[in-house]
Amino acid sequence: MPAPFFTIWGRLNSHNVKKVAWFAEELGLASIRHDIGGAFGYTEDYLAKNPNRLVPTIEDGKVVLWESNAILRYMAAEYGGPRWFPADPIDRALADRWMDWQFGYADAQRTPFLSFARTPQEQWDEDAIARGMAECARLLAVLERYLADKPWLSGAQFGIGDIPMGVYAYTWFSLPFEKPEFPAIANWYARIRERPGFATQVMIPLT
Ligand SMILES: N[C@@H](CCC(=O)N[C@@H](CS)C(=O)NCC(=O)O)C(=O)O
Repeated sequence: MPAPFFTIWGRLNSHNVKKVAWFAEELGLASIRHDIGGAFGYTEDYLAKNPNRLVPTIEDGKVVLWESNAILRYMAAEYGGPRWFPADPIDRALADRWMDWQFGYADAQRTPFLSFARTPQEQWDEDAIARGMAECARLLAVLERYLADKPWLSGAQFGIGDIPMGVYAYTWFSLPFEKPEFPAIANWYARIRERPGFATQVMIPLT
């Protein structure tokens, strides 16, 4: 096995780190990941690479890069070839759109997630959790309509457009709060769960 050359910085209980770690597995990329951020804290050396005080960051020979979705696009372009980085700008844009859409979804899911995963239950704000879950459901209804007659968010086959929301879907389905059923999303998510690397890099306990 070749020596790992692709370095991922970031704790694996971060949604944005999970995206990158999962995609490295999809690509069969030899990589190494270092825990940093959250409970692990930061080092001056890391902050020189990423002054945002956020994870993930990757280092790949000549490049140091942050912003998880930009990292996914870099990995697809550099290592994936046309299978993962379609030549047609329209094909790419249709998948890109769901990657950017995910950031709005993440805002909606933040309070339910942080309450369940990072806050003692006696401190939960039940109204704020319910509002967050309702906003998630409103957004997921858009995804549900799309997936009703499309197999993947990336087009005819699984691609990087599916990765950001795949990570957030794991959290949505893991949250123990009341939620509506979304059959098309559940069907897509069942296929996501079979993807290489999803079990090891994404499906880790939320708490
Ligand atoms: N837009 C950035 C957001 C990065 C971000 O917010 N990361 C969170 C974890 S998901 C973080 O670093 N939180 C602070 C910490 O872990 O110390 C990206 O997609 O990479």
